[in-house]
Amino acid sequence: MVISARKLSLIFCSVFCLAVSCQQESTPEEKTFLADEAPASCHENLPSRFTGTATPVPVKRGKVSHEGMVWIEGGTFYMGAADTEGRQDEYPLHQVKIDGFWMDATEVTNAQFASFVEATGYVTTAERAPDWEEIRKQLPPGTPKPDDSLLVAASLVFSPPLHTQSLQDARQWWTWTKGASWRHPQGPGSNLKGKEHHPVVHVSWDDAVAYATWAGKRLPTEAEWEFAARGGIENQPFPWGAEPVEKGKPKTNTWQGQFPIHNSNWDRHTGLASVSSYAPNAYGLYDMAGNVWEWCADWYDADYYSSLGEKVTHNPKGPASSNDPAEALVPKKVMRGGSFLCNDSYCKGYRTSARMKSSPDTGLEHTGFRCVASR
Ligand SMILES: [Ca+2]
Ligand SMILES: [Ca+2]
Repeated sequence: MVISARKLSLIFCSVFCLAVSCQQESTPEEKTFLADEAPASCHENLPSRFTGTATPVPVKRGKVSHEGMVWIEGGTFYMGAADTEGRQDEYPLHQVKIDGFWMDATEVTNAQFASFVEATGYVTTAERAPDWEEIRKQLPPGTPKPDDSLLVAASLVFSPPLHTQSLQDARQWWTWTKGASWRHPQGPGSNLKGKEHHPVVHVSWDDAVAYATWAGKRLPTEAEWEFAARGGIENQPFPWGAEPVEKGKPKTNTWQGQFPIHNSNWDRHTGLASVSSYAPNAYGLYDMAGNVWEWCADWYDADYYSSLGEKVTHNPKGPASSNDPAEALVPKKVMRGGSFLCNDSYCKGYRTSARMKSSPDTGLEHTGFRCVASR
């Protein structure tokens, strides 16, 4: 991936800032935060990686199998937030027509991703150490080399702090961890034993596209993803309808308690859950809310819905380029559905219309994907 020198400068800055912030001591006072203090994103302004070696590894397109997939009959629906709970980028509500497609019933698992790696020898973005000689070619002459401790294969691991100073700064609970990758989700001391049916995590958008190509599939468009998540139930906030996430029976893997300090485990999973641990939506799709965020094919544009006007848009594929006013210089792809870290008092990312974004080279412990196929 070729990226601008400006972005690389930002990356250096943000990684250094992260390293510094991790060393700061928290104040002893725990604070309670109002919902309107919560940021628009539960992982905004985190460092992208050094992308000096992130040339996507070529993968040969495979032949699709519909095993484990569900046929989603197309149709016309209202996309976006139908209530007043949405963030600004979820409006206006607009009509979209979607052609029928196949969708994986579950998030891609570690076992499935392992088959892909075994067949192709693919090495994920998080497993590749950055090459300073490659990076420096894209930087202004004289740019100093960052500390060697930062030029390592690494990914972002969730590390609950003892205290938080503000929910505005996600760097308090994300740690840039050397050796963390899909094989080692919590860092070098962790492994996949007993987690074969957990969703694969620490996969970048590039990794997800590589897997989809090998499987003869593709990533869903953002519109396909939302149409599928709604399961034919119009204008409801969740894939199951309107019942609040923490009422009734546990319906999905999210976070209950005071995020990010205390998890009450009401839904029986403090970390990731095996895929299909909870009931599917009306289309037979599991974990369309919670467990892991899921990469979509589209670039993120905060104003994309406004740009579509009042007509019915047929199979929208997203904007031509990224537009995130919060981090204008970092191109970002869409992610959907929320994760095991989403909380009712915080990001509420499991709302069906909720939009999230991250740079294509970013891997996180709560981010995975599922694939679709047109035929
Ligand atoms: Ca949970
Ligand atoms: Ca999910």
